[in-house]
Amino acid sequence: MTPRVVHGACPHDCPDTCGIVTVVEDGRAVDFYGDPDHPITQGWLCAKVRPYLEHVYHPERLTHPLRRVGPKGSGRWQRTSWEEAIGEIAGRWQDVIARYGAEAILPYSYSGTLGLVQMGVASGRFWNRLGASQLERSICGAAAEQAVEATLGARRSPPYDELRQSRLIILWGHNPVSTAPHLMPFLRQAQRNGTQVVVIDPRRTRTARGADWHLAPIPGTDGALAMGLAHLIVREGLHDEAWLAEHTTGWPQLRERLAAFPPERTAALTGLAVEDIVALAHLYATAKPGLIKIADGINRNRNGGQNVRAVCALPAVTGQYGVPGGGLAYSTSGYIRWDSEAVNKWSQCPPPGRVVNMVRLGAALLGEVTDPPIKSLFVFGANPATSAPNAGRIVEGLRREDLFTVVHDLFMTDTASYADLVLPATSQLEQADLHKAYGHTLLAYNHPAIPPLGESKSNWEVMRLLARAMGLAEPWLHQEVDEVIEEVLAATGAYNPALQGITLERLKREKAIPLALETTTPFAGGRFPTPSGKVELYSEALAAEGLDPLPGHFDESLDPAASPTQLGRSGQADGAAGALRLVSGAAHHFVSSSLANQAGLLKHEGTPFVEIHPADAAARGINHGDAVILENGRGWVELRAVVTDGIRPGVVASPKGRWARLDGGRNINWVTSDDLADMAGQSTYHSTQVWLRRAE
Ligand SMILES: Nc1nc2c(c(=O)[nH]1)N[C@H]1C(S)=C(S)[C@@H](COP(=O)(O)OP(=O)(O)OC[C@H]3O[C@@H](n4cnc5c(=O)[nH]c(N)nc54)[C@H](O)[C@@H]3O)O[C@H]1N2
Ligand SMILES: Nc1nc2c(c(=O)[nH]1)N[C@H]1C(S)=C(S)[C@@H](COP(=O)(O)OP(=O)(O)OC[C@H]3O[C@@H](n4cnc5c(=O)[nH]c(N)nc54)[C@H](O)[C@@H]3O)O[C@H]1N2
Ligand code: SF4
Ligand SMILES: [Mo]
Repeated sequence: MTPRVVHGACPHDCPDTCGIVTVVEDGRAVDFYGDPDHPITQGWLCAKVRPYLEHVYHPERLTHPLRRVGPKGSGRWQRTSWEEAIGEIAGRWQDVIARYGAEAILPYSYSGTLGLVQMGVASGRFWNRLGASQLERSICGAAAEQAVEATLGARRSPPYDELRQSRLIILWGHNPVSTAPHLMPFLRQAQRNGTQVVVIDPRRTRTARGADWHLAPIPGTDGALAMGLAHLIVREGLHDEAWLAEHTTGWPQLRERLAAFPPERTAALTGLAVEDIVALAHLYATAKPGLIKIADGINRNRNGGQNVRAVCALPAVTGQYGVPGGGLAYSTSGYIRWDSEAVNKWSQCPPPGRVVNMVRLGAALLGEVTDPPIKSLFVFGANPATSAPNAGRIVEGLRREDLFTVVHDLFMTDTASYADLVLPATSQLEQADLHKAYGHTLLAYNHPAIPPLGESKSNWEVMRLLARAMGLAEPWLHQEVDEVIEEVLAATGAYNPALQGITLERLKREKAIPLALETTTPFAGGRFPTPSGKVELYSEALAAEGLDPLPGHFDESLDPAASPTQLGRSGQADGAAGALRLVSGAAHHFVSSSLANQAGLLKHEGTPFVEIHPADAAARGINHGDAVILENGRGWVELRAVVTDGIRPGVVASPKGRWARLDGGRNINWVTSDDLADMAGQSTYHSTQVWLRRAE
């Protein structure tokens, strides 16, 4: 048979949403590469997805449903059929609903795929119809999203190729070499043309190494830094008073708050040198247009929301919003938002169930959530035992004998290993979907390239089976994937002109199609979709929620649950050498925990490690390569010490994503904070405090 070429979209949680091409022969994918015609992908894929066929044809792919036979987590399984598995789930749920109500069922899904149908609709319709608990989806960027939307009205971001127009680009708590690789050619091109690139990150990341200037503040102090920069810009008269007067709310009040951030105090708060703060303020105020690019690393701390609000204020202070090459780049997610009614069918469902915050999964399973307690957990497209914070509590919760847990995944993940039933999921090459990106504005249809491996099924197929087994006959629970896409496109396009002329038929035929946007420059003409039409430095909406309506007040308390008096294993604090701040950002070769079971990628990542500054290592008698214990009141994890001046003193860094079950049963999330940030129930991974010592 002649090979068939099938086009699709990378499903992973990454702003690039690459165009992918699969070559299929006799029903088997034989080649896989980046679409050369895709304007962002330009024919190459990142290091993690290039070997995708090793993921798809991994010898450990789950190929049929499994039922637990031994105790929870014992790894003893028996093959079962889909019919029996679905029948058992429906039976258990009927029982749970009769005794506790449907809210005792918690669906937990997140970023295994970003597809409209396989994630968005599959996380909505069926569960809403059932009346199950709602999941507060706050693990990643919820505070930044709320902060940006409260300040600017929507998440908009210039296209990557507009970086050419910036004279200065500040990558603020963002590591695109690893997390948005297709931004990099555009950034390098801008640099070659003379654009200065500054990176603000406690860690000298791969991105920082290629920057013109790297500043390493104390984690979580970005808001103070932004206030300090604004203080200096105003003091030097380099702010744009006329723009502020015309286009913002609350400037007089914010200006008053700036008084509290003179350079000396800003330096003390951020751990940066006064000269550096002064130089950065001057650079930002004069090298125009200047673009501030943020992602989510900077919002995963106690002050995540207000820190982002303060950073968002800077382009207003210098009048840089609406200027090509200037302003703030966060995400393109706001250009279209899928019609919520079409996705979720709220109007045809019972009132939404009570909300459970995904960051608090362990606590929720262990009694924080009552009335009703969670009696059944259905996990798909997520791996909370690996990726959610305070993992020891999650595992303790998953071990509950009275909890009925089902996990639908491609692999026997850490989470799946504690399930009662495990269901095999299709990979992106085996399912259809529609993808919009958060780094650019192309929409792409993913054609299935090969038949499902073994008995694996897509998320949407499983939802349809569950709906049937639960006796739910509504046609919108049983549509084909294409019918769902057509309906959501039509509903969204009815009021959003960005979808003008974009049909399912075209998407299936033409590969990636750009949204029909009036202009590529966000907030051109100084128009903001906020209630006031201005940049809301003062936000009534936040005030109405009981939050501080202005940025500038930051909670300076440290991770309280990490108290050395409740240390996990050693039972004693490391007296002389005290607590260290932990940041645990993206690993270069995985996407969260996805792909982190592939031999080739694991080899590139090496032994699980923690980076520590030479001074902090010396104070603890730790040498490069030593096995070390990282611990706090939540738990401990053993890692290999990498002694490097690429991390600021007082901070340690260890990437996320390692599977506990491949590394002796624990990973970095056994110590991370499951406290909530100042906005949107946001996770606070980077507010974690740890103690470090050599392993005996
Ligand atoms: N290779 C790879 N790519 C990924 C992912 C992955 O796991 N691996 N994950 C995907 C996901 S889910 C997301 S949300 C995005 C995230 O994309 P990014 O936000 O770019 O990635 P992170 O590594 O989470 O955070 C970026 C940087 O923030 C720094 N940081 C932490 N705390 C602070 C702080 O308080 N202030 C400042 N200034 N910097 C801070 C970290 O050291 C880190 O280098 O990436 C996506 N892409
Ligand atoms: N320490 C620390 N931990 C973090 C972070 C951090 O900064 N520090 N960042 C957090 C962030 S930003 C995020 S977004 C979360 C991500 O956390 P999660 O959303 O839980 O993502 P993953 O851990 O990658 O797990 C995704 C799972 O979905 C499966 N999967 C993929 N495609 C499909 C599919 O089509 N169907 C089904 N059923 N399954 C599928 C994959 O095999 C994988 O097991 O992690 C968080 N974890
Ligand atoms: S993870 Fe990102 S860079 Fe890699 S292929 Fe997917 S979309 Fe492209
Ligand atoms: Mo994320």
